[in-house]
Amino acid sequence: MDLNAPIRRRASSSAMITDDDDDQTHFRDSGRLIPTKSVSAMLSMTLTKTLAVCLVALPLLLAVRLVLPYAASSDRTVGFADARILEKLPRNSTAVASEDDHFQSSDMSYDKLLGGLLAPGFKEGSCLSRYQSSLYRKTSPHKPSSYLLSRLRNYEDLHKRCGPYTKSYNRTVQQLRSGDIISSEDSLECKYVVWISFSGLGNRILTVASAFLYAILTNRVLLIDPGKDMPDLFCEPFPETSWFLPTDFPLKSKFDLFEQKTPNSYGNMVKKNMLNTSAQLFPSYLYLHLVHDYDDNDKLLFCDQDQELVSKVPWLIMKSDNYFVPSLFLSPSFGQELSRLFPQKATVFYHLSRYLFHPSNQVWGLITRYYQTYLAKADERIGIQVRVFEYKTGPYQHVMDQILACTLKHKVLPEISQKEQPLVPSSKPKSKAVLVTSLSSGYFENLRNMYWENPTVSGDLIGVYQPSHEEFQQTEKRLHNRKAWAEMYLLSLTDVLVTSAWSTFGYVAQGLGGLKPLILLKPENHTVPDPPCLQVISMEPCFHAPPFYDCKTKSGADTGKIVPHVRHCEDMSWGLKLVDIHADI
Ligand SMILES: Nc1nc2c(ncn2[C@@H]2O[C@H](COP(=O)(O)OP(=O)(O)OP(=O)(O)O)[C@@H](O)[C@H]2O)c(=O)[nH]1
Ligand SMILES: *[C@@H]1O[C@H](CO)[C@@H](O)[C@H](O)[C@H]1NC(C)=O
Ligand SMILES: *[C@@H]1O[C@H](CO)[C@@H](O)[C@H](O)[C@H]1NC(C)=O
Ligand SMILES: *[C@@H]1O[C@H](CO)[C@@H](O)[C@H](O)[C@H]1NC(C)=O
Ligand SMILES: *[C@@H]1O[C@H](CO)[C@@H](O)[C@H](O)[C@H]1NC(C)=O
Repeated sequence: MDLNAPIRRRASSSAMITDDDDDQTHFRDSGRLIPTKSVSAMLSMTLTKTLAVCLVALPLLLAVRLVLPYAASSDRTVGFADARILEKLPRNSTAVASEDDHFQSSDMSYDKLLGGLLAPGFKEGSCLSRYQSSLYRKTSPHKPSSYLLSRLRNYEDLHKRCGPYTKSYNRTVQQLRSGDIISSEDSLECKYVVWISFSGLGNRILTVASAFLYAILTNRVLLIDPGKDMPDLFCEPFPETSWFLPTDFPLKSKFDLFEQKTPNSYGNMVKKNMLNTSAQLFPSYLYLHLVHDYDDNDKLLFCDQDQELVSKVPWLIMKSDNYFVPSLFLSPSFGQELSRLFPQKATVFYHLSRYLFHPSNQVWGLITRYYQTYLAKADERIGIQVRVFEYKTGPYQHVMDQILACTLKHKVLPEISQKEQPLVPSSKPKSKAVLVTSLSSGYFENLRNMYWENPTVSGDLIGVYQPSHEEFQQTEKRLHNRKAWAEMYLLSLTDVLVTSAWSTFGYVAQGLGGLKPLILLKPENHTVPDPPCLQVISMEPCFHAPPFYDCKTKSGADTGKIVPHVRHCEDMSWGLKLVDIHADI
């Protein structure tokens, strides 16, 4: 898109308009839908001004409109005061917050839009995505339970009380410094889960969500090791405090060394019988090794009786590359609480990810510029996430064949016509924007050429876009992970999603977007699997390395068969995922 053309400028920076045909809200380059007055007002503005007004005014307008759904907005100083997106918002959601809150400042909460999931009390400019994300998403069909909301508010209070450099934090750190062993008499107000930054970005997002849920269940405070780039990628999720572990935390230099054999790991302490409920002394910290190479002793952590043992330890230092939430649902003591928190079980990651992961302003810029430039105008957005677990990045012919076999079979993409003219001359062709993400550019180029060189049978116009092709994983590069995060997020904003088996990158996109993707099954032997893809039964991520152990009988068991809402995954037969038992099965 040529951003210098004035007409484009206006359009791309302007109207957020609701499609007449459906309930989704999105930006749309369609001058005819913008009221004339607004158009002329906007033409007189520079691009920057327009954008600035958008950013500042939209949340304001939105909130005003929510409070007074029937009152016409008389303030026309903000060019597009009539933006029709506002009228389609569910009026019901007004009930959530008191009116006064929302009239007073532009630093207002968007509680309503995420059903009260997000806490007020943030400076808007410090994290634009928190307040603007809802403008890019469809109205959520999944409401968080009021119990979840109250637990989140309690958690926020706890975090404020126990967060970095509070009196309680200082005291607990002091104790950690002063020795390895503490007495059960020492009562400490605050206990912690420390998350070690580890593995690819998709993995990290899944493990932070898992660690946070574990913290909520055990009344602990979650502190995030900033690693190389966590603060560069994410906003602070909790008001008036920080979730980042201070750099002077005593054990920080050991984080990289922690591994399966670390003496202070839970598994090793259990093996050596160094923990028991009758003991009067406890280690001041435990290392929880929940990485895919963990052993049977490490896995005991998911058992109720073992939870009792670790509950006394003030510092739990966790390293994981797994979405271990499904195993928490198998524990009787957590299970009950979890059912109250998530009556719809398959919405755990959906709600937690929307609560926790707000792209930083830099990443939000990558997301919104891309969305507005390439995706907003299309009638339909299709995401195709290609992750190939091979030694070389590719592209591979069998993967290309698989993508086409899947998308054509499920009518995600239209067939191409061998004739020059489309068979059915469509008076109003549908435009579809296909967002491809992959480390390689080969699949994207193929698709784009295919729909340029040939007409579609349906007459649909297919635009194919790929934001980046980084060729290989480059965790050291700042912009690399910013782009990875932006791409996961952009995928989550699509209407139809196709993802790759085994990829946490795809799980994040599906969970954040509330989408049940078609998942491209893992090819064996460089051949297209049959079927090439499956529609997943829930939007939850898959736990790739679950224990196969029944804590009750203390023997091996198929953990995918213990309760109906924890099942094996579509893309990994031994993995576990949450499903809604009433949902479309
Ligand atoms: N920008 C971009 N980066 C990608 C893409 N696919 C993979 N990557 C990079 O590779 C990393 C893959 O790690 P994860 O995000 O954990 O995803 P995963 O698919 O589960 O891969 P593994 O961790 O290797 O199992 C990402 O963090 C990115 O850095 C892509 O489509 N776009
Ligand atoms: C308001 O919510 C109720 C149920 O919660 C629903 O039946 C009704 O259609 C909603 N009204 C609007 C205008 O969305
Ligand atoms: C906690 O300790 C830090 C220094 O380590 C200090 O700056 C801070 O004031 C202390 N907090 C309180 C509440 O005393
Ligand atoms: C309890 O733990 C202590 C070490 O903390 C150990 O010496 C003792 O043998 C354990 N007792 C039992 C019954 O396992
Ligand atoms: C893989 O391909 C080889 C040769 O093409 C064949 O002999 C082998 O049986 C295949 N393996 C599987 C698991 O399909």
